[in-house]
Amino acid sequence: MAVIHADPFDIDLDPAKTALIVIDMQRDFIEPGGFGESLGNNVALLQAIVPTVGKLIAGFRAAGVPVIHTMECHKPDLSDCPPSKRERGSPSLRIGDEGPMGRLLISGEPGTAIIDALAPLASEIVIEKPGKGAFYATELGDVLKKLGTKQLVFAGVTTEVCVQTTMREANDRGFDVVLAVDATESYFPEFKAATVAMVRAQGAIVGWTASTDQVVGALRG
Ligand code: TIU
Repeated sequence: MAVIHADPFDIDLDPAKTALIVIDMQRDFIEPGGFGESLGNNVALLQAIVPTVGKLIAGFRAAGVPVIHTMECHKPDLSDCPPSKRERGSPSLRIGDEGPMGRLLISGEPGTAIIDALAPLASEIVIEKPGKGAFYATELGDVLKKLGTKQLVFAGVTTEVCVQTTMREANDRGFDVVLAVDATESYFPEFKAATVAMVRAQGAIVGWTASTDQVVGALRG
């Protein structure tokens, strides 16, 4: 067992039953010209966590614990994109529109890819998801069942949107969930702070929070 000195209390992680889920570290959210910026956000905030996410991934790879990556994206014909998602608000570009990095949030487009610095290994699982939560309309549940996974560590973007939604989905499905606080980010620092606080409130009502060093250190033993 690997003991993480987490908040609100320690958690025993069984590396044989654990996986890292890296949520949506895609060019579309992190680089200028993508979906995130089209919504009016400052993407520089998200770029700052890239080295820390890299350190977390490296720690899992070194420990031989699975790393699973997710990508928020849709089919080219948009058949898996609800009109309510595409048509909401008044972004500068909508999902499926042609931007400087190709069509926004469309599977296979350059801007939809995971950033080069955090590129998945050929052996790692990549889940394409049409929603905020990575369990909705994907194979993630089956993948984790096959791996025998019971405990999940989370990193990625954005904290209060796709990361928190997936953590809540996982918690309801019986997983222990741990958020690596310095390996996640929001376009809104106050939303990140609120998410971190609400996840671990009420005796870990959703899950635990810990630093990347605490998680990697625990895996190293
Ligand atoms: N807009 C925003 O904060 N997030 C998303 O749209 N998707 C993810 O969080 N991945």
